[in-house]
Amino acid sequence: MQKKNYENIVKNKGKGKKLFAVLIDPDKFESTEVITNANREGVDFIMVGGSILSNGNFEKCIQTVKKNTSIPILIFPGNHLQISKNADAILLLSLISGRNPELLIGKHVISAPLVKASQLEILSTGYMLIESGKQTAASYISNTNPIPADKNDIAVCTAMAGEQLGLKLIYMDAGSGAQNPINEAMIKKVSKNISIPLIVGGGIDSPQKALLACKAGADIIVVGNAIEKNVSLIESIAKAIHSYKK
Ligand code: 1GP
Repeated sequence: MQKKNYENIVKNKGKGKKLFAVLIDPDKFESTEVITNANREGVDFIMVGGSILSNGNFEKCIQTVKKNTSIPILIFPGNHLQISKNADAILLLSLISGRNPELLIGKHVISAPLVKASQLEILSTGYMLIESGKQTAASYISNTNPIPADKNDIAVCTAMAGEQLGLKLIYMDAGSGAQNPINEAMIKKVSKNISIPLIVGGGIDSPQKALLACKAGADIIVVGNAIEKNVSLIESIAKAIHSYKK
């Protein structure tokens, strides 16, 4: 288990180097081609998780990924039971954009002993859903309203509060398969007002969009849906993210 993921993220942020995370939904994981491509293109993280797991594939998916790569595996838990000792770290998400107490702290209380026993590196993350055109699974399942896409100040203050509470990362998510990715103005404002690393995802389906998020100040770009549809996108998106220079 690699426990230096946060250190590496911070180090890369310091150098202005952007990181690429490929998100795998265990429900849709059918072939290891995505791992082969991720290995070849130097993807920085494999994230595993999903809002709904209908086939009980979570653990098997993590084991298969692990068997085929040395890229660190980060759990992106769709619920508090998505924990596996076979991953490297867990994004322990507190849904700070919403006002659902269960997702701010309640579920964390229930899963705390399991998280501790897993010995995973814990990446405490302020998770912020941002409105993106149509309702996403994440906002529906979490029973929370996303932050409106044009309310940059609310996003900034939410991220600042997350940092002040001691969270280590902020993840701004337009939601899986979002119609519109998070706009650059919001990313820019948030990144300028926090010093912890900023993850951005949701609706990024091209190298151009990945690059715009990098330019705006995202430190880690997450892509899931677009890669499920076209695995060869890993190459062009990895090149765009890794060749980014300030
Ligand atoms: C979803 O941010 C992730 O929670 C990735 O979104 O699947 O739209 O790339 P996509």
